[in-house]
Amino acid sequence: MSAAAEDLFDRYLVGAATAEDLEALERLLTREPQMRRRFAEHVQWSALFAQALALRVKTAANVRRAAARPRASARVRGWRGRVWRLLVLAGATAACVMIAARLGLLRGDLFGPRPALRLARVEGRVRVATGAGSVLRAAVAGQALAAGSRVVTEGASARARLAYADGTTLQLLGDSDLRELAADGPGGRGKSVVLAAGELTADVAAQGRAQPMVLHTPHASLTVLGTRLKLVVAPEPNGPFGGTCVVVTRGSVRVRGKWSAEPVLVGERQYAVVAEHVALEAHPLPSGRRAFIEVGGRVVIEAEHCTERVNRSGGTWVEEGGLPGYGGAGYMRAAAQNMREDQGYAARAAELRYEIRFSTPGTYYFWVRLRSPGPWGDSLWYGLDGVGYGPRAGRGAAEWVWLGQANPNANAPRGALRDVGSGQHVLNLWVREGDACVDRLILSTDPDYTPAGVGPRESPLYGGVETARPPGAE
Ligand SMILES: [Ca+2]
Repeated sequence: MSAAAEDLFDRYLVGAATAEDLEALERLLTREPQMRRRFAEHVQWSALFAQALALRVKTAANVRRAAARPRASARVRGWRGRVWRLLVLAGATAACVMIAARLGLLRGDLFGPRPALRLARVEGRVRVATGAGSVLRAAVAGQALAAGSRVVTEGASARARLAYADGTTLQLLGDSDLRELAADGPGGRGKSVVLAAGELTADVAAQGRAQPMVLHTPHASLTVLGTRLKLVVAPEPNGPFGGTCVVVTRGSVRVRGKWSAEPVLVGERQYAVVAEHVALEAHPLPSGRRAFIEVGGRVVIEAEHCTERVNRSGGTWVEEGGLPGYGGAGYMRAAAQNMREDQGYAARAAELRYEIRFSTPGTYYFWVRLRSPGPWGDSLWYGLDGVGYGPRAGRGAAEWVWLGQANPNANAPRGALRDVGSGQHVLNLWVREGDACVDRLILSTDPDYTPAGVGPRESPLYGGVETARPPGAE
């Protein structure tokens, strides 16, 4: 056993383990049966050590007291000593059993067989229906999940981690709905799940060729032999604009789409989009500048995740977080002078750029979630591939508001990004009024779509970090 693992065990047993330690310990014990046996031995040795130490301390104290007291009480002391030793032994054993039971990690070694599938971790609002036809109830970390179970996470910060006995894990994020869970069954049936909505990261242990794991979404089915992948079902899983994005970071996955006859193999560092009117193909993940992946006719962007910012005319965009109610990690504020009239803003105004990989060609309607800290600052200029489309302006934005096609306050022309072809494009924002704060951006092919609240989950985003350009360095 490595010294690091031994240190980890020790920190846990003396109660000094951090949250990261607990996670590392659980991972180690879940994946390596040998480590589970070592941990059980460690617990037992620790108990014996605690017992021996307690007896040694007690014996030394007894010797001191015996020297100071008359022999008449020797019989009483002997009786008390035996009771003390029994209490110490019982206490140490109970502590060790509680340690083992708390994480539920040693069931295979000490408490009978491990469940085929369990809910290993819960954060935020998570509900579970155990078995087909059951009602959703608040989830409890460690609970076993019977065949047909459903797990629902609600809210952007909700998380649930599911663990199979072979070390395969599934992580459910944000507003997500995982149904019809099944572990390995008789007759060659492998693990299977249905991601009805939301986002799932799967880390799948090597599966037998005769018993692969199958992940289903409303638009695709994925055959997995052992790999790490991410699945995003967006934006409306059952609507006309729905789609599935499959991202593979290790190994490979065979993807069969609802709208294509032939499956496609998606390999390491590749992704595929499954949607109507989109060719099912494997594409390399963005690796240089970061780029968003459009799925099902919609792109959702956190403004602070810009690909590039270009400073001009003494102005810039700065990331801030002082105004409450934003989505993601913050928002971008225009730290610049007004450029309300069109005096060549594309070349003169400070700019934010967002690279996007489009699969669905067509006309995209532009929405921006905007707020102004003062009476001004409720507009900006926007465009595609460096070509300006005009202003997007509101009339006052004391709170966060979505400005777009259907907004009655929008006084901009009803322009949209027309005839966007598949492939990579750049969405541009330019300063129009200083202090305008931009939280999120949405492009949608649906002319009737209107975002509410913070809006949907952010689109998949891959690649390197933002590139900052000095003024005039184009
Ligand atoms: Ca934001």
